[in-house]
This record gives sequence, structure tokens and C-alpha cells, in this order.
Amino acid sequence: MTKISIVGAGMTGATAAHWLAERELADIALVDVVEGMPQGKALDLLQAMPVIGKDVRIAGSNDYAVTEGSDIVVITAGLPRKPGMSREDLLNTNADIVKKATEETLKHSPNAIYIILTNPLDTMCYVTMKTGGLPRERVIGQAGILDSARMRAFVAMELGVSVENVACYVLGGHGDSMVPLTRHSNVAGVPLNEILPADKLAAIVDRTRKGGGEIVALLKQGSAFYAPSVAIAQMAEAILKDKNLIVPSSVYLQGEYGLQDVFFGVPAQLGRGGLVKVIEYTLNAEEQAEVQKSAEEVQASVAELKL
Ligand code: TXD
Repeated sequence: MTKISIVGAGMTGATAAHWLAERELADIALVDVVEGMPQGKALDLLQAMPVIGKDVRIAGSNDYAVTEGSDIVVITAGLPRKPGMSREDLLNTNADIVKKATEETLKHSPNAIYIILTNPLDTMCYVTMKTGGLPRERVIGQAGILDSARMRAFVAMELGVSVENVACYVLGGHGDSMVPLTRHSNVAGVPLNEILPADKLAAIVDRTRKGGGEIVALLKQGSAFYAPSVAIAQMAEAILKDKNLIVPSSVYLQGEYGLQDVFFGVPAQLGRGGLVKVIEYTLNAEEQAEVQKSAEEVQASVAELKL
């Protein structure tokens, strides 16, 4: 049976398990350091399966042995942002956690594909790839689906159209310097910059960039978890079903977009082997400059790492 393990059974990890179980994609294992918590959440979710009619085995443990034989490992373990805290503040604490999670899961699932969520996201992807000595195809960061979905939601609300008609593409690091592409984003094929007045569009771009912080400020403890975790489910489904789905993801660049040796949010085609292909848009000078600036922020964060 196909299996997905989730390290970190907190808000995003457990909610991802929920979305995944609903899709009946794979058996699920939850791992966390908090005693009893992954076991309790797994049992609770398992008991929901008869009601929704899904045959999914779900186990929770504080021991990595439960992850044995995973096709996909999702890492959400770490500390979330507190109000006023930047994603970079979390850097070294979370790097140690992600390093351990990578080492331990690889022992039990040497062929797993990794989906990373822990912040600072692009840097944590780098930690997993380096720690595991993994090829770039097997380490993919989740940020872009979320950032793009936020923008899609705002555009749909503004125009009063179905979210299904709105396609948005956000490139860049998962930080406030992310690059929402307004020329490429569209409503039923019409580019956003032709459909929305400049001030409305600028406001949507700004709200998208600060979308994570807006929720952190409202929640007062913890950060967003519904939208980030459904993004994990979409990525896992694309991989397991070999869909070749193109979604914005953080992947390791080797010259694409003029960038080297950095994890960065770009449209990525996902299939059974993980990353199949990076899709390159033609950017104008202004967009390329924004991409460069965002990449420099990610590179600075990696440079601060004590691996
Ligand atoms: O889009 C994105 N990439 C993001 C990322 C969207 C939302 C959240 N984002 C980041 O994911 C966030 O900034 C954090 O770095 C992670 C996890 O966020 P979440 O909201 O799920 O945090 P929780 O609820 O605190 O859950 C984290 C769990 C918690 O249960 C801890 O006990 C556990 O991680 N944890 C560990 N598990 C296993 N092993 C170790 N060492 C460990 N340390 C903490």
C-alpha cells in the first residue's frame, strides 16, 4: 500500500492528514515529539474513516519506525511564527529539527520523496536536500500553491467570480518579497492587469505578499494551517498519481530563471518521481529584477545556516 508519513503532527501536519485521508490516497503515519499527541490524533482521524467511507490506515507515534516504507515524507516539524516574528527568526532552530527529521525518515524510507513545509521554507528544503544527499527531484517545498491560492481567493472576491476561473502564479521565495505575476495570472484567460484597475491589483498583490502575516496577527498564536495543508495534499496527489501537474513549488534551481544553487518558488511539474520539470516563463526586466531580489533574500538565509 502507498504510504505518506508526516513529521510534525501539529496544525498543518494533522490537517494535511485530514485532507489526505479524505482523498484516500495512501496510508498515513504521524510522528511528533509530543508524547501521546500523534497517537491521539491518528486514532481520532482513524475513527472518522467509517463515517466518510474511506479505507485508510492511520498510525501515530513518537518513534520514526512508524514511517517505515513511505513513498512520501512530509516535514512540518518545527516552530511556527509568533506575531511580529519573521520566518528567518526561526532559521537555526528549525534547521536542526528538519535535519533530524530527514535523517531519521531516510533510514526507514530510503526512496521517499520529500515535501517540506517548515519555515523558513526555501532554506529548510536546502537542509533536507543536503542532509539526505538527495537528488533535486526528491525535495519539493510547499509555498507557491498557498501563495497563489491566497491571490486567487482575493481576486475571486474582488470580481465576484468563481475561484475556479481564477489562475494566479506567484514566484519567488516564501517571504514578503515573493513575486505575484500579474501579467501571467488571469481570469478565464484574461490577464489580471487588463481586468483590474491598477490600484485594486496593487492592493491584491500587497495583501497576497502579507497573507501569512495577516493570519498570524489574527490568530495570535500559530499560523495558517487549512490552506497550507490542502496544498500538501494536492502535491502528494500529483506525485502519487503521476499527474504531471504544474504547480508553483519551491525547487532547487540549476540555471533556470538565471538562478543557481537555491531553492526558489517556480512553476514545477510534479509526477511519480517528484519534480519532473521546471517551467520557465519569459519575464520582463521588472519581473526579473523582483525575482533576483527575492532570490538574494533566500541566498542570504542559506548563508546564515550552520549546517
Ligand atoms: O506554506 C508554508 N510553507 C507554511 C509553513 C505554512 C504554514 C506553516 N508553515 C510552517 O510550518 C510554520 O512556520 C512552521 O515552521 C511549520 C509548522 O507549522 P504548524 O502550524 O503546523 O506548527 P505547529 O502546530 O506548532 O506544529 C509543529 C509540530 C508540533 O506539534 C511540534 O511538537 C512538532 O512540530 N515538532 C517536532 N516533531 C517531530 N520532531 C521534532 N524534533 C519536532 N519539534 C517540533
